[in-house]
Amino acid sequence: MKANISVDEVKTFALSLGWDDVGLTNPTIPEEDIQAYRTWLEHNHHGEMAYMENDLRCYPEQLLPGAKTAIIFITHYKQPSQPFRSDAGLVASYARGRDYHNVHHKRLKKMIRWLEEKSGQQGIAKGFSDSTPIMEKALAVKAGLGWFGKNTLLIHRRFGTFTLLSGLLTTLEFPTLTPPERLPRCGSCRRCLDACPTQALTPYQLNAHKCLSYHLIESKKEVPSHIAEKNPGYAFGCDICQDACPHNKRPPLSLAPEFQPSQGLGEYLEEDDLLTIEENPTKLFGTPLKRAGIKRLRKTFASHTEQCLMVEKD
Ligand code: B12
Ligand code: SF4
Ligand code: SF4
Repeated sequence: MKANISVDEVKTFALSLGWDDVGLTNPTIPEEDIQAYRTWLEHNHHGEMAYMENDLRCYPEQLLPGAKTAIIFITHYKQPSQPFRSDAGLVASYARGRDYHNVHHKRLKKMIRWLEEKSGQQGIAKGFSDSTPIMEKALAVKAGLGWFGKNTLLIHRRFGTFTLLSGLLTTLEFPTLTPPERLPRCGSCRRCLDACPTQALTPYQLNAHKCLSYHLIESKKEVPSHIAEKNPGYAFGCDICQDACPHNKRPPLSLAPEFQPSQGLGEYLEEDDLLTIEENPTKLFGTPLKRAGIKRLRKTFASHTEQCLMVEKD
């Protein structure tokens, strides 16, 4: 059904809800992204993320029958890059404040209610952020919000890679732009590849088995020693391939209250923080670190401080 709402109205309302940019596209995933995804799985680059083995990721139309448009939202969260410390573990910048999944779900609810009111129809949209099986970056590129970097992240012209994605599928039909070509745009730059301490990246592909972010956030197993010894000091997540990227130098820091360290567990995890969480595990609630849980955070911290002591002795 043709929407009786203009693209400009959608964009204005989205920005008023706190998103930083918006793009619209039809919800079909391009064939080259489907092929790249299947090859990635064939190479077993997804580690133990069994949830990644879901072909539905390639067919968003099946998540909402009759979906005509995908509206993709950008949230810019850039925080100051911080040094590693021997007495504390560094938290990746997206995880220092509130959990973005909750932030996005609240906004998506308001956006969907608004679309329903404006169109006079119910059940016309389904929101997603991260956990729904959809190839979000492929849709964002198609919606004109940026391009793929060799570190596999979406590079937004204005905000670089320190952005988070969310979106919705809707049966409403909007005029969409011709999707830009999915071209390699990093040229000869390879700063992210060279900066990655575990060589987890080959251009445009990430091997989760080697990635610190995977081991510290997603994997349920102990971090293998050959990876742990290359961790320069992260307690949760990893930003090294983003800090290295020239597209992240110019964008300003995000002022969004949700991503400020004061709103969550902050930039570093120290021994005192771990003791407080052990006494009161609800401290993790509403923050991204809940995904790791206190046992895993404690193990990562112990391995980091042990490594630093060994280096000091040498
Ligand atoms: C699984 C996953 C992970 C895994 C695997 C990452 C990966 N690259 O696949 C792990 C746990 C390692 C991870 C880590 C992180 N993640 Co993550 N993750 C996801 C998730 C759930 C799926 C990603 C996916 O589809 N992977 C499948 C593989 C096949 O896709 P891909 O690597 O993107 O490969 C594509 C391109 O490289 C391209 N391609 C392949 N070859 C070529 C060649 C050329 C020439 C070109 C141009 C393109 C191209 O095609 C592929 C398919 O589109 C998404 C959310 C979602 N639902 O989409 C978030 C998501 C990608 N993650 C996100 C974030 C923030 C992170 C971290 C920064 C967190 C942190 N600080 O630790 C790190 C960054 C690590 C990195 N360099 O990617 C954001 C990224 C936002 C952005 N600006 O891009 C997302 C979108 C979540 C969100 N909703 O905001 N993540
Ligand atoms: S998140 Fe860290 S470990 Fe993973 S690819 Fe980027 S730099 Fe390498
Ligand atoms: S560091 Fe260079 S190669 Fe890597 S994503 Fe940024 S521009 Fe591309």
